[in-house]
Amino acid sequence: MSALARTTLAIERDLLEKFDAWMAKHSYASRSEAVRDLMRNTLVEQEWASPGAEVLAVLSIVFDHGKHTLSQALVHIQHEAHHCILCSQHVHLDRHRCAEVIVMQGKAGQLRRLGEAIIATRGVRAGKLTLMSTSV
Ligand code: NI
Repeated sequence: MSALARTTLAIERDLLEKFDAWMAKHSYASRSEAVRDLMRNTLVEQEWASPGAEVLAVLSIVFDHGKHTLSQALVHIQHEAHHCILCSQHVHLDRHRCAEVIVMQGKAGQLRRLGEAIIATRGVRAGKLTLMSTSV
């Protein structure tokens, strides 16, 4: 972590009150930490807007274990993209449903397409691609 720099911000009183309420709701103990996280999130979003940027992503899916061709399809997609899959964790939720968390690293455009392809696979009930960064 680099050294901290101090700065002063001029903010409308009502905006600051709303921000403090947001902070409290999200368990932040200090304005500095809350502002730093918002700044980092903005920079991560900017990174993801560049398709060639090297980024990190976490894909979470819930799918129906009963459709055996689906499990094969999901494994096939991941083998085809093995160079950007760092690891995956499978959880048997109940007799019928499975959850999987897949951690990926690679080019932003490629990871977005891969995540969308997995989520759009028939039988995947829900999916969320969380965009992260290795550089913030
Ligand atoms: Ni399972």
